[in-house]
Formats: sequence, C-alpha cells, structure tokens
Amino acid sequence: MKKKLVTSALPYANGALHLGHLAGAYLPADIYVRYLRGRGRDVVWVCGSDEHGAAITIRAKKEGISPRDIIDKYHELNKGTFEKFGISFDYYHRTSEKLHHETAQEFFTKLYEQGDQFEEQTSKQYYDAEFNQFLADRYIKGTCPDCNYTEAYGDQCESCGNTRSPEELINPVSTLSGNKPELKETTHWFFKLDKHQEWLKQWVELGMLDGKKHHSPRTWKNHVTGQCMSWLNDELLPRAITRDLDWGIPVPLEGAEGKVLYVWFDAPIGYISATKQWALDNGKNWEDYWKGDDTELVHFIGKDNIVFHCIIFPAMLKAYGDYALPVNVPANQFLNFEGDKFSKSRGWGIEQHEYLEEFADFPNKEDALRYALTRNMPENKDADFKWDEFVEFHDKELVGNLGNYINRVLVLTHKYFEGKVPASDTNLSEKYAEVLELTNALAADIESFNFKQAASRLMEISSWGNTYLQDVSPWKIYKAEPDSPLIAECMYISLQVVTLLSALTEPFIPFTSKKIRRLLNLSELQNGDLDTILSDLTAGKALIASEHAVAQPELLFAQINDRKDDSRKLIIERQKAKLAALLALKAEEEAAKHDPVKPEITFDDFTKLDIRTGKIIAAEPIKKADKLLKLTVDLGFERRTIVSGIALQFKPEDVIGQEVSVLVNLAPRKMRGVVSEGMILMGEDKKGNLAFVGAPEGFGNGFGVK
Ligand code: B3M
Ligand code: ZN
Repeated sequence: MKKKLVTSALPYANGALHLGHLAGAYLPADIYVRYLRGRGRDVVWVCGSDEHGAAITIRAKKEGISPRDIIDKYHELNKGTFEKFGISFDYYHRTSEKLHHETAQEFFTKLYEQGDQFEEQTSKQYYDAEFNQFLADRYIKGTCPDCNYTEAYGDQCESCGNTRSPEELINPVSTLSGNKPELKETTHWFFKLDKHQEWLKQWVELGMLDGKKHHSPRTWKNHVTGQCMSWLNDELLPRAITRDLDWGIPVPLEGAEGKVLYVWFDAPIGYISATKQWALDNGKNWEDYWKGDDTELVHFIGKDNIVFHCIIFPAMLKAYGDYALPVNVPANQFLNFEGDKFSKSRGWGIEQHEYLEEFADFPNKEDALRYALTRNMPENKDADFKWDEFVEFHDKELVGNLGNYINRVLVLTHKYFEGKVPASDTNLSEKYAEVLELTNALAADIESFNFKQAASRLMEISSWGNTYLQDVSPWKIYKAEPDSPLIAECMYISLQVVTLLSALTEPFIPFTSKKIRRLLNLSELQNGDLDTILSDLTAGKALIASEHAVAQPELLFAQINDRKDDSRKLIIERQKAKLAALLALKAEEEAAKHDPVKPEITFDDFTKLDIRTGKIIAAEPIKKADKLLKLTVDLGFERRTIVSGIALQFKPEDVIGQEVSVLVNLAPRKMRGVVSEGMILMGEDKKGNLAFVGAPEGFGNGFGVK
C-alpha cells in the first residue's frame, strides 16, 4: 500500500477563519484523513500558518506594530480553533520557523544553480519613500481611467470591476503614507514557467508524466481540470518569485539584500518543511512521503489556489527533481453565507471561533456544524450556508434519524436484555446485505472526494436501521410472546448496525462517534479499526459480541425546534436577528441616498408641463458666472437659448451634440443678462453629480416627453 501525504492550504496568519474556509480545505481533508487512518493507511496530513507576504507586512506598518505581533496572535487563534473542531492535522507548522526558512532557501538555491530555471528582470515599480517600501499593486490607490472612481486600487477598480495596473491610475497615491509614490527601478528573479508548459499540459490533461501513467485525469474534478487547461491552453509566462519587502525569507544571493522570496514561492514549500518537522518529532523519514513511487500526494485547497497547486508548485517540484507530484487536487468551490459573500468589513458571516463562542451552550456544537457543512459542501459548485438548513440537517438527520435510532436500540436492549447484547444464530451475511452495499458506497465516495454524498449514505444506513426496527417492531412481538427468538435476533442485528455506525461516523462527526463508542461500552477507535470492522462486515461476522454489556443510553443531540425547551432555538434566532439588523441598516443607508417623494399631484397638473426632446448645438461660458453655460438647443420646430447651471461639471465643448429633454413652456427668465427660454432636465444625485436625461441619438428633436 502506498503512503499518503495530504496537505491543506496554509491559512494566512493575519485574520480569523470563517465557516467557508472550514468547508473548503480543512473539513474535507479531515474526513479523508480520518477515514484513511481508520483503514490503517500510512498517512500524514500537514498544514500550518502562512506568515509572510505583503498583506501582513503592510498591515503591520499601518498599525505601527511588528508582523510578529500579528502572526503570533492569529497562529494561536487558528491552530486552537482547528483543534476545537477536531481538525486532526498531524502537524501544524509555521512558515516563520527556521527550518522552513532553510528549506525554502535551499529550494531556491538548487533551482538557481541549475542556471536555466530563473531569469532576472529589471523594471520600474512604485515606491513609497516615507515608508521605505516598494508598493504591491493593492497598496496604490487612484482614479480609475474608465469610470473616474477616485478610490480604485492598483490591481482592480471596485466600482467598474475592471482589472487595473498601478501605472494606469490617475493621481496615484500610496495607501501607506498617502503620498504620491515615485517610480523606482528594481531587479527581480523570475521562474521560467514557460519552460514547463509542455509536460504540464500532458500531465494535467492526460495524467502522463515522463512518458508513464501518473494518475487518471478523470478522477480530477471537472472544474479543477477546466481551470488548469484554460491556463495551459494560453501561453505561460515567467513569474516573479522575489519581492522588495523587509519581512519574509531573504533571497539567498549576493546583491539581493532587502529582497525576500515571494510568499507564493515559499508557502507551498511549507508543506515540505512541516513534513520534515513532523518526521523529526516522530522518528520518521520525511523523504519517504515526498519522494519515490511509493507515495501519493493530495492537496486540499479552495478554488482560488488552483493555479498555484496544479501548475506552479508542480513545476517547482519537477524542476527540483525527484519529488512526487500530486495525484489529485480536490479543490472546493466557495461557500457563501445566507445569499451573499462572507465579508469581514460588512460583518456578514460567522468566523469559526465566533461560532464556538455563540454556540457555547449548544450540545455537540462542533459536530452539528461539521455535519451541516459536509451536507452542503461546495464540492463542485458554490454553495450557500443558511441557518434554516443548519436546523433542518440537525433536527431531521442528526436528531430524528441517527440519534433517535441509536437511542431506541439502547433503550430496547436494556428493556428486554438487561443491557446485554443478546445471543442469536441468525445469518448475518444475509442481514448485512443492504447495509454492506451502502457502506461500500460510502467508502468509495470518500475515496473519490464526494464527502457530501458520503454523509448522505451515513444517514441511509441509519434509516435502514430505523426501518428494520420498525418492520420487526419487537415491542409488538413482546406483548404476544415475550420470549420469542425474533426479539433477540432483531436486537442483535440492530446492535451490529449501531456498532458499524460508531465507526462510520468517525470521519464526519468524531465527537459523536466517541460518544457512541462509550454508550456501547467499546474501546475508543484506533488506527486500522475501521478496516477490521469493514472486513468483519464483509465476512458476515459479528461486530459486537453476545453478552457484551452496553451503557445506559444518553441523548447524542438535542432537538433545536423543541417545544419544551427553546434555548437552542434562541441561539439560532439570535444569529438570524443579527443578519436582519444588518440588512435593515443597509436598506436605511440606501434610502438616505434618495430624496423623499414630493406631495401628490393630479394628472392635469402633470399635463401642464410641456417637455420636448432636443439637442445642444452650441455652448459658451457666461462671463462672471462660473456655474452657468449659455446653450443653444435645437428643438426641431425652433432653436432656443437656454442658460443652464452645469458649468462646474461640463465644459462647453463636451456638451455639444448632447441629446437632452427640455421644459419648453417655462416662463422666460433673465440670468446674468441672458434670457433663458426653457430648462434642461438633469438627473442629480446626493453628491450633486449631474447627468443629462435625453432620448437616444437619432430619435429626433421636438417630440413630446410624456
Ligand atoms: N495562504 C492563500 C489563501 O489562504 C495562501 C494559501 C497558501 S497554500 C500553500 O488563499
Ligand atoms: Zn473603474
């Protein structure tokens, strides 16, 4: 059996993680790894904090603290929160560790020394002299050349959505100092990704590597292969792998002072250094998991990281030589929250640690969330987390199906057999048939990264148990014939199914699995136990022996919609109320942007206004009136002179040819010595921005606007 090396994206240590992160790269990997351990596989799962990069450096500068303050805080928070949710990494490392710095520098040096992997490029980049800092695109703001929005970023304008580059911005300023940045020459090293294009394409598209079959491309998710191929069908370009920053891993070259490795160069190497540290602590050899044909690498990530894990990092590994490439990258899509994107600044969504605080008194809260996120995992398309669905998964499936089933079986075992597994000579192979089929399907689902479906299978097995119990109805038999062997047979089989569920639940809801084991009075599951249980199931053997005494039943989950106790419902209501308040605030802000509606008028009032289409054919400024323009408007049936207060926003030459609407029966008025014979209608927003309101070009002049 091959070894497995599993990785999950290293979260940046500059913020807390929300439920979308958990559902994206950590929960699915945890299910997968727990399952593999249960099957007795030699697996190691690494992750850790990504502690470099411009975002962390610049935030520290802005807040006047050190990057160290930020990363220490969030490393502890994220690591601790993962543990509380039962996310069972074998090692959670940090990219600020010495071992990682050395590993990344050695990696860089080895590629550098090959001579043909890197190239140097010199270019001009924006620099903030006051902060002594080259500016990443995101840290430059200015006016968008397309839409005139004044707060556009150097990488994107959030008003018109167009991608930008910093040089295009009008009046660029540094977001650090607020000063105008200067252009300064700098040299960087680029990884020649273009050199790797051909083999990468063969590898992603056909699963072929060095003329040999490496993996089956059909096992990769469509959206992953699709995204890769759209890159690979285009021309790959050299990518800069160094930056001018004072926080990060120094570039190990002479003359590279003040330069560090680009965060996306060092972060994936973090998987290697994490494995090294794990191996050191556990008396293993890290290379067994990274090199040779005897190991399989799987990366769990979100879809925004696909290109780094399927194209750039594999190219780095191959360039280095003798590293294994991933056999699969089961990236997830995004999870939204109640119909919108998670947004920290807007307060939309809930972070993992907040959930734990807010649900402090909610029984089995960790598994309740794990289960809801698994049942609605964004595996192949974006998904939406909704509190109503959380309640439904909890009450219908965890309480109504699984919890209820296990409770009934234990209660009846105590009632009829004094809490002992009864003896029965029933043919287990026959009775197991349907459960075995579902179990095999569940295992296949996990192995093919279909965790959402696997979780439904778990419920199908529990449903089978419920239906079987109901069909036999031992309580009815008991009334007529209390000693009937059918009662013993039914309870014997039911207890086998509950034992099976104690193991099958483990990857998904590990806290519950532990409790079921305790209720069954069985030892905690060890690595390989699931495998034994599955072989016994396949062979028609008992999973729990006759005469074994089980414990007193206890509830595994507590109903949210419970008529006698509304405490859990209130926790959910509080979450929904917070969202409703945010939406109400947003609606109020929207309303404040507009004037209230004026008092009602009659239709006759309206028809007194004579509004016509027209076109401005001449325009000139008016002396000593910097707000006014003197316009000549063609109305088809005549030309009129109109004075309009638009000069602060429109130059005369810009309005000639403009289609307009004109109120033509307004009494003439003299302004600055010019008689104005009507009024041009303008849209005006709260900030005083003006817009012409006219018919489309070519419509014609002098027609009524009604
Ligand atoms: N920290 C980016 C992210 O969280 C990054 C992942 C690194 S994985 C090597 O999206
Ligand atoms: Zn724009």
